[in-house]
Amino acid sequence: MGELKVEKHIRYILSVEKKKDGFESVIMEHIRLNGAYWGLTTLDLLGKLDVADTEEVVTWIMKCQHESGGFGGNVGHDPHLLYTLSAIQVLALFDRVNILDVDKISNYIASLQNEDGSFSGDIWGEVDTRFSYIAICSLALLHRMDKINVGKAVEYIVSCKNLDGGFGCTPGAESHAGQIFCCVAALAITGSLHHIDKDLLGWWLCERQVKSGGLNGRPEKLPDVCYSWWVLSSLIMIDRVHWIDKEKLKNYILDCQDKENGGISDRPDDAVDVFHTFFGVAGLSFLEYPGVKAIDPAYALPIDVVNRIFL
Ligand code: BD6
Ligand code: ZN
Repeated sequence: MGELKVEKHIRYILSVEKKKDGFESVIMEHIRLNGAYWGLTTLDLLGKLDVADTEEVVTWIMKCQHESGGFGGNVGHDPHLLYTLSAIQVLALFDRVNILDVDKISNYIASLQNEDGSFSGDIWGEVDTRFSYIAICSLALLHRMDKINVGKAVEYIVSCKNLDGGFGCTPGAESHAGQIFCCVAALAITGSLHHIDKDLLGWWLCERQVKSGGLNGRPEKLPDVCYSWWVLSSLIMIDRVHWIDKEKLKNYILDCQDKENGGISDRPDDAVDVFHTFFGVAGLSFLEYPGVKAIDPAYALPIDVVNRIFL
């Protein structure tokens, strides 16, 4: 496993940012704004955000904004909550949230809340607890929580809680670590964690650790580095992170690095990508790996960025 190859990962991220026609750039074309969030937040966690060209990134991000106020995954793409959060998060990294028309973007987000308190991802209406998290996280970062019915939003999220203590994408849907992160983080941001049975959910989450030390997303599934984020951030938010073996998880993440070319993959010897590089470094941040900045488990941003927004 060795140690974190910081310089290699920084060079890898910059190579993906620069290369427009590379395989990874092409398949991630439609979610490029998410890719910017994953790459730039990783650089900041490694203390190297300064290698990015702030003006170039900020100018490009604003080109992704639709007249509705929402952001698309790339310039000219239809707006969707998935990319609107990434835009706010990247602007927050650069302390440039002030260039946003906050009322316009928060009106767009609020327009997607449904009668039952749930949120649709865009005007086509798909409902998923991911979108509840994105709406609540975005509005909190913009200090505009008053634009939505928070009580109904919380009520809907609680209606998605299962008998195993976990959460799914809609009421009655199977518990999945990704959805659990969204619901726990949204409840944490709204000060509603009392709705969670921490021992029952903590048990479901710590059961995600397999013998290799890695974490999976559901029972019987293979471990995957990105669950180092979905599972670990949830355990931290409900104060049960001591229920997993941190040393074994750290070694699992370090084993998923491409030590030659940089980048982190979902499992050892798989192809690396910016998504897993981010969630691997963020996982190491939670494990207090030396030289990696602390990240906030609910806002998925470096703690110093969150403090600048809320303090
Ligand atoms: C998300 C997560 C948390 C909060 C809000 C969110 N909005 C969207 C997501 C999931 C999104 C993401 O993390 N955005 O920042 N995921 C993706 O963009 C990935 C991109 C991807 C595709 C293929 C391979 C690697 C990365 N995506 C579209 C996915 O479907 C990945 C695929 C995957 C990676 N490793 C195992 N599968 N799955 C994924 O993100 O699942 C996590 C998840 C699912 C549902 C709710 C929350 C989190
Ligand atoms: Zn993954």
